Amino acid sequence: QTVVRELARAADRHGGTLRHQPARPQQADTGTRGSDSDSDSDSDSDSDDASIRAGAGFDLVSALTGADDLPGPAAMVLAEVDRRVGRGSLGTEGFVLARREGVTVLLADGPAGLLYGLFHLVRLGEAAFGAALPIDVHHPVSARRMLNHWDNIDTHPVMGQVERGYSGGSIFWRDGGLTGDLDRVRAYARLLASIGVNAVTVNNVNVHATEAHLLTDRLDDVAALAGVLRPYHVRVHLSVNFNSPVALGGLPTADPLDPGVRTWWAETTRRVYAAIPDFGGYVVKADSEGQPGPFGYGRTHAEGANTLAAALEPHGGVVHWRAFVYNHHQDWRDRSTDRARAAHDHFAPLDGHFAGNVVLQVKHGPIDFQTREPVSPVIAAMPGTHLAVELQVTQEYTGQQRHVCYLGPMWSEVLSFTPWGATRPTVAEVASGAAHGDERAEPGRRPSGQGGLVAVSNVGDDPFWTGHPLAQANLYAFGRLAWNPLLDPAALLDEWIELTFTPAATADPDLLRRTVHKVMDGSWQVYESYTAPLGVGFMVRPGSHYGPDVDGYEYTPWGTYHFADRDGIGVDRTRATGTGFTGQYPKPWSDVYESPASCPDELLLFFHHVPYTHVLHSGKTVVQHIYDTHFDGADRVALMRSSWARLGDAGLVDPDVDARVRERLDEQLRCAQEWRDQINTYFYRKSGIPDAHGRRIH
Ligand code: GCW
Repeated sequence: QTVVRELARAADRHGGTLRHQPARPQQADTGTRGSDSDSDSDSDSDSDDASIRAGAGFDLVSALTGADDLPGPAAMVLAEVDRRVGRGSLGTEGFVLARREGVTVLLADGPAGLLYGLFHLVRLGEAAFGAALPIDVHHPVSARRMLNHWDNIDTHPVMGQVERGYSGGSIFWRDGGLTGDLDRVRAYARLLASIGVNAVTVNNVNVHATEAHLLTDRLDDVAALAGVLRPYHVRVHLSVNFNSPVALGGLPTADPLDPGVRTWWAETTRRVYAAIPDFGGYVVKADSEGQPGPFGYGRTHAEGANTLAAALEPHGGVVHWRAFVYNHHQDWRDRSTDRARAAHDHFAPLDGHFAGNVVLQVKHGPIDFQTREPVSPVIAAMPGTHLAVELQVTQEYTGQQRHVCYLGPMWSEVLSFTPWGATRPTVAEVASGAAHGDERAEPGRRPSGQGGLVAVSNVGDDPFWTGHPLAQANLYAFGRLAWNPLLDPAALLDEWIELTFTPAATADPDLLRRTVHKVMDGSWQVYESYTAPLGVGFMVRPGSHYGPDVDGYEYTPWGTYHFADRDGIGVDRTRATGTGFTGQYPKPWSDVYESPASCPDELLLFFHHVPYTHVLHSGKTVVQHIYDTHFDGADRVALMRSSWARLGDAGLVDPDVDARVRERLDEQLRCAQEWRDQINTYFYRKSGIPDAHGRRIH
């Protein structure tokens, strides 16, 4: 019903009418004028038939493929779909869109398909109602496209309410309980559906005492959220604490092999499904940064994950088990421990030991969502395990939604990386299951793998949703890439600009489009250029992770070091003389990364310790590269700022959006200059090598 109402609205916006044909016709003729069903007083309990006006002509037909009595153009399209892909092959979420004889036809096997078709229609805009459109079959490449909210119910004294959140408080939780603003949650669900996201966790992976209770005595709150998300085909998942049997169940142990513990998980999970029949499953951060886990009981992560998986299995649920496991009490003097190695060391030996409904959730890089990292070697090491790749939409290490940093290009690079060197499979194909013999998942084919893409959400209760209005583009790009990783991030930005700013309705559409592109297109590289150089990572202020502090993490237990001295910088991760991390990659990458001669410039300091005078493939020395990129990066931010100001001055964007973006660009420029000066000064003082161009270094 929700979808039909939305479709009617879409038709109405184009001055058209909708005819909707459900699987089993509820009444003979279902032509409807969109506006008739547009009223907010429509409740889900209202029959849509009540608002359907018989007899009208129609411009849009939406129908389930099981419907009888389809009008002519829809029947033609269906016949062609049957011929091409076969009846029933659109699956739960696929859809077909075409325009024939002046009628736009949207067909799906089920309501979720219609929902996604609707939003595709919205993206097409006028084009959906213009010239004939060929039959276009759409499927998501991965079955699960999930956002993890690092939201707490309580407000944490240091982290705030949303851990690494830069958009205000949680949209789910307020004042120690469920939010009173479920309309906002409903709007969020619609937003998620519009980008193809179909799963969310509603609490932080660091599960604190209050939030642990969501699994048991605060389950009603989760059920309430699930009720709001459900009409938009978004399933709720929960982050759970591995020690729940002790903390919530009063058992003496949480040992995953203990029969009492297994029964506790089974019983608890049964109650979850009694309250939320379409519950998605659990997300677990175990033995990581202080969270409890199977190591505490002498068990492996496979044993831990499989116990939770067994509890979920009868109900069709899944466990997303995070591979982000490392020693955060490292002695910085100990050069043999390498945090980059940790996930592979822990998990690769367990390949083949995880249950079928366990999904190992792997951060895309081996360290921690830095601006530039190689792809995690775990992704190539687990052919017998379902994998999901985790991205960070929230900009913890990429400017915290105060800096413009469009991450679509970074993710696209990760997803199209080929871990075995040949042209295929790609990281995206590993994540969708296609690489390892799950039914082939690619655009236009129905996915069957368990894995997929997961990202840490950047949404909060901020009026612009994401703090920085331009950070919405990251959320948009994540959803669209999770649906189809082959989409071009520049084209996604086009889509987002059209949908967000409706340039055609302004006095100067071209200036609007051009400027937003100018500000956002290369913003990831700009951010990279004024922060930590050549893949070395961190150099952020400890704790907040915002702004520069070159040695902030250098002598800490966190395992994130750059090893700069008077002669050189970088981490030796080679097999020959370093930590051996390069050996975790299959060929050709194990060799490409091993030698500074073949290692890509942008990752040089991730893999090698080199002198400041080392000459890059670009022809520059490392230290001159550092100076040049840092001067250039700050200058480019100044240009981004003045470009945007011209747009704002021309009155082409909403004044509130304009004001917020300007305020953020002011801060970005201040901060970029701070980065430039601290980094350049630091390396000048360490190396004693002056800038070849004699620019000002403090
Ligand atoms: O990047 C780090 C963050 C932590 C986060 C952790 C994780 C939720 O600094 O705040 O904890 O990653 O991914 O678990």
